[in-house]
Amino acid sequence: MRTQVAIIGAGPAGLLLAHLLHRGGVDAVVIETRSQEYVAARIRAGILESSSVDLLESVGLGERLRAEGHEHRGIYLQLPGERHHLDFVDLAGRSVWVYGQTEVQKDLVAAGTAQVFYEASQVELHSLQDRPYVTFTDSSGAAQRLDADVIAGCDGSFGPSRAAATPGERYERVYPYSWLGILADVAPSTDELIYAWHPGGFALHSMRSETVSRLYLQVPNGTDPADWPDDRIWAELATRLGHGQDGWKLTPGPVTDKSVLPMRSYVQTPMRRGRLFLAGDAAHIVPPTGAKGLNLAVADVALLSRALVALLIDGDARLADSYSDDALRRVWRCTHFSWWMTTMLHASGDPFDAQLQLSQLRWVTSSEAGATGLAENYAGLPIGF
Ligand code: RFL
Ligand code: PHB
Repeated sequence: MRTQVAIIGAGPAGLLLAHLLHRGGVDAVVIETRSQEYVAARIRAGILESSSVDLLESVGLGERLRAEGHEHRGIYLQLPGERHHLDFVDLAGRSVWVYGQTEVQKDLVAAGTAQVFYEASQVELHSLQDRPYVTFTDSSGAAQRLDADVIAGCDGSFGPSRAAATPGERYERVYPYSWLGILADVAPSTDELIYAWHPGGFALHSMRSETVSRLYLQVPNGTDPADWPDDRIWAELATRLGHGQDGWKLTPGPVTDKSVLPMRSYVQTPMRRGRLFLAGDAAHIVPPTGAKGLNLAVADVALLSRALVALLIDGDARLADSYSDDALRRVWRCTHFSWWMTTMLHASGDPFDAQLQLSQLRWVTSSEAGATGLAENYAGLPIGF
């Protein structure tokens, strides 16, 4: 088989890239190891920043998002005995949207613009400097070879593209804590997300819809979810999120999903090797405290699709040549913001750290300059930043 762009991975980065290339008149084929159902059901990100929403809308993917997503003006920051609202629209002129990654994925599949080989195995990348091709075994067991002008590595942190793109620099930070995340069939107890600092550890109240809540607790690395029966989780969430304060109540409900997520940051540079370009989690991971992972994947493929259309339709390599540097500017901004939110809100066990965190939180919640910095980063910078 032959195509212009061979895309490895049918997550949000891969499927959105295929959609954008299709609109630009470039052929693409996507190769994915998992089944379509598995990819669609993975529970992950929940927040879209305004530039991601604008981009999805501008390419015909905004209809259900606008109808079923929820626009939030800001977030709450919770400290023991205090809750502060940060209004991003007032502070930075931009809002965010609650719309699950599962829904973005469904919209991309429904658009039908990507030709995808699901349940592929033995996916290997070859000849990256010159005439690249991908070999794999398709779902029927047949060996396949896909020749392409360019390969886009959108296969997340465990796929083969990251390793194939080396040598380069790797930057990594492993945090000494994880998140225990639950999905619950209960109406959210809050209208906007609550990020809580607490001496016992961070907590986050997020949501997916009027009837589904998503909540997280900071837990030690290596935590076994089996040690956290539902009652224990709800009791700890109530303590950290401020149940009882000024009449606010956290309403528990049936837990439908429970998992532990390690917190780490990773950046690999450059995001290109020869004719292989990396996008999304294949090139970088951020801890979820800044809600940036999915938004970075969207921003990467917005840049990459423009670059590949210019390269493959107009024969102009300038954007392709600057892609890695252009994408990395935003990646490092979001990496810094995610690190900043993470280290400001998670208990490290060190009393000096705790005092610095409280001082920083007081500044962010009482100074317009401090609040604006958080708002501008959380609601997101323009794609071309
Ligand atoms: P994905 O979604 O991991 O997709 C990669 C795809 O590649 C496939 N693959 C392969 N395909 C072919 N051959 C191989 N050998 C392959 N190996 C793997 C995989 O099966 C998969 O389908 O990466 P992508 O597209 O770059 O998207 C990135 C986002 O998924 C990720 O950054 C976010 O989910 C991160 N994230 C959040 N981001 C936000 O912006 N806001 C949030 O609120 C947010 N919350 C989260 C998150 C991630 C979480 N987890 C579990 C990692 C909350 C959680 C809990
Ligand atoms: C989520 O809803 O899953 C979510 C929201 C905000 C974050 C992280 C995760 O910062």
